[in-house]
Amino acid sequence: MRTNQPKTIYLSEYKVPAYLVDSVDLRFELFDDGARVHSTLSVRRNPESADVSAPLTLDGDSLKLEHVALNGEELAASAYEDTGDQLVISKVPAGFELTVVTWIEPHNNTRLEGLYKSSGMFCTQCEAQGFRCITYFPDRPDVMARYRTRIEADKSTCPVLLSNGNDVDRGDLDNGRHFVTWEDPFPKPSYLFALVAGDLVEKQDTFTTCSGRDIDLRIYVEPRNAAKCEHAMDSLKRSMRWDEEAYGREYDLDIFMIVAVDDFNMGAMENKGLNIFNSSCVLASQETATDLAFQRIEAIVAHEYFHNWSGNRVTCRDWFQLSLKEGFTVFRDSTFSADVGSPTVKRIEDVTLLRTAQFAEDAGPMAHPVRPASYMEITNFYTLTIYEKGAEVVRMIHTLLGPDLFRKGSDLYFERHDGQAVTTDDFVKAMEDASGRDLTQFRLWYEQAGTPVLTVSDAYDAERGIYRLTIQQSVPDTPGQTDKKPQHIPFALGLLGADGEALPLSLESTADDESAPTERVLELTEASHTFEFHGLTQKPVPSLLRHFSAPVRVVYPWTREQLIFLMSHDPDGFNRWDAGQRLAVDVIQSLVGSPDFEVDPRLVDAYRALLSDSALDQALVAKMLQLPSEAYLIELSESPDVAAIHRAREKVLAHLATSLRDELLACFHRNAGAGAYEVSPESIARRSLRNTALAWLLMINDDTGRDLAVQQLSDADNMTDRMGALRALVNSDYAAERSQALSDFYERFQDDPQVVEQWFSVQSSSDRAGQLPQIQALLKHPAFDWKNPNKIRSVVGVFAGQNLAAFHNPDGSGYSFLGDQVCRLDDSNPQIAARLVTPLTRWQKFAPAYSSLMRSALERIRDKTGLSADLYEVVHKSLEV
Ligand code: 0A1
Ligand code: ZN
Repeated sequence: MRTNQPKTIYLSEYKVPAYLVDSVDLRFELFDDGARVHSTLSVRRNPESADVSAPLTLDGDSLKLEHVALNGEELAASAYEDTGDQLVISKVPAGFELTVVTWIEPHNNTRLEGLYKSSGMFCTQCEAQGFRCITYFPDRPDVMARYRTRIEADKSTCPVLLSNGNDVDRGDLDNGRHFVTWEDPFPKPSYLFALVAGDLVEKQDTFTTCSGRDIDLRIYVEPRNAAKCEHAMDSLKRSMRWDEEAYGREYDLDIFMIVAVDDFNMGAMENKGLNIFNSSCVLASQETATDLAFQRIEAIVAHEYFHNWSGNRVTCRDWFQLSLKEGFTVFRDSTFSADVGSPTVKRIEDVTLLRTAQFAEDAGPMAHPVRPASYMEITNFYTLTIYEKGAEVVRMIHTLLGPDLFRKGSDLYFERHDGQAVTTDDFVKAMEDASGRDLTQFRLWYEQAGTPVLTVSDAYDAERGIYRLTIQQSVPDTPGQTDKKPQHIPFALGLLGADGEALPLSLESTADDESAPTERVLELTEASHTFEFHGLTQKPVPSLLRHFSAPVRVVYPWTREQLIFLMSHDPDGFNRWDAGQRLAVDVIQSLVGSPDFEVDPRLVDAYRALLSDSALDQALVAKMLQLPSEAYLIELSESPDVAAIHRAREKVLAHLATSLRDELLACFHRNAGAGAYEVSPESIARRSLRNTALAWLLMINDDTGRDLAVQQLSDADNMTDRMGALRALVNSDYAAERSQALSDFYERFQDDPQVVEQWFSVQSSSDRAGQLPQIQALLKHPAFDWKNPNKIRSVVGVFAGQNLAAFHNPDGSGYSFLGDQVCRLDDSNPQIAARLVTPLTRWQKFAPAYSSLMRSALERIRDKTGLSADLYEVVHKSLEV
């Protein structure tokens, strides 16, 4: 058991740094058995620090210190203290040059923080605190310096040597070695430092900025991936143009590089001028990547690129401000994706993630505000709350201010804070100053954790023609936070008449009712509000929280008739989809644990209408046909019995499929590929509809679906259709076809790691192919690799996060399995271990038979010897509640 508890860091204890670093001169000598890092810092006392006699304190982690010199003079061992995680020099002048030489071992670095090796290449990951694994440094984002980096390595194994900024010098050295020197003119925090050295090929392109500058664009990949960069490059150019047009942001350096690496803890990293990507987030071809992967790549390329302004030029003062860059950048990338694709579909996807996973986080033991007040291990705070809820908070500012004032606010923010490390409050202040709006109460969105609940009731006064809507809000208690204040919530709504017409929303009886808008954004600021809509000759059907205008739960007693009505009449596509989801949830929930089984025929009719109406937006139809996921049904349930939810959902699916067989067949054939493959919203929708129809057809126990799937597997010219057929077969009861399809698929794609990851996932997520013994067999498969986070996620993560019936096996075997894997991983990669444990942390939510077993699995992890700080924080906080 870990005896020493990791330290808690508090926002309230923030102090400006006692010393600033103006410039950093780095020399890396890279060898097979390690790397020597020579670092020379130009340091001066911070005039803003009150602590004039503070020692110089530099962070370090897993470093071997070889040499320290101050102004060129080697320091005696007695002049400094090396505490293991800090180098403390007690007497330093007001300004000086410090040289530190460290020895590190990238080839033994399994944590993938700092400098490490992935498939033979050297690469770095410095956010949040990885730079301290390279050299001693004040490793905090408010210390911004100019970097000059010289990399020396063997020329044959590392022909390509990259770092941030511009390449200013290069040459040959003795013994077959060479060097390249990079200089980054923009001061940056250490977390944005990057280095890559390896045998890579370069894909080159050019982008001409709005002011006419030519930017050299390069994507570096291993030679076998050379043909898979085009989509990322196109996405990059689209992102660069979009940021100029939507935000007036022009790229600043002369070169922008992306490197793909196979072993990476997260999706990608926005290092200045040298983004490093998880291979799965950059490489794509028609044959190997699904539509979902293409869209994900475009969004992540955009996200990292947009960070150049929202994150790099203006960065975070401290890690409590993480959402300053992440929430804003997710908002930017999701607006970009909406603009280049289908806005309604993008909104549906974002809200699905938010409601399924972020709401669950907000209701769990790790719930924290968008701007947390404390943490133990910062990497545990790269969460859905910081990213997705943070983006929703920025979106609400956009809604409240409107697009023009929001743009004025972002211009002011970038102008005012360029080159600075700032806070979320500075962001809000810029929005206030540019718009003249008071966002004082709005700031509670940053401070209060938990998902607000809006309880809506209504009444119609026929005599006076008034419709009254009362909205009460409450914010639930979360760990360490109770008695919360009402928040400032933009609530978009419309009212529909009996024929589906949009009714004017007249809030005053004197107004000209006919000219009133048909959609309004109400601003909720109190615990309860009543709004009166005048001039209504009939009781309307309310369309509430249009576009999901705030990240809240809405409770309203919809009838099934109202939901069916909204599904076909709401002018807001998002709310049409939402009505369909609510209807399906209601039908499934009513069947959970029920002995008799009768699916409301109105649900079948509603889906029949969707399947048959080709005049509808097919991208929206494709989304509306997806039943709410098990994870979402569990999230909505008070004390979920997972097996019962799984059974009810499966039964509804099978009933729908059987009742709609003819329509599904017609939909399948109508949406056959037409012409050459393209990744446009229309063709994505077509493939999605076709593959949903196929999956449903396989639920019927005749062999039509099976034959179509087998045929599609052999005919497919793209991974979306191939994977659609494979998934449908894997999730069917056709055991022989399932194993044949899986082995053929592996045979064909075994040399492509990204496809093998998909092959693992399709099995791990399936209750047919991914029961525990099968998962254990996958861990022994030759393609599985405990050092590769993607493989771990695609087997262990997908099993625990998506194969819910198998993971929540009532015998507790899924839980102990996860506990074992988490403990095993904690020794090699604690960041991944702490993420992987998430499903167990929700133990309190489940029905007692599940929760006690989940809790015991957590307790066993808690008792592991040598628990990392990462895992300590998550496990202890989960057990404390
Ligand atoms: N800033 C990156 C995500 C990222 C965060 C932490 C990492 O290592 C601990 C790596 C990447 C982004 O938002 O894309
Ligand atoms: Zn980011």
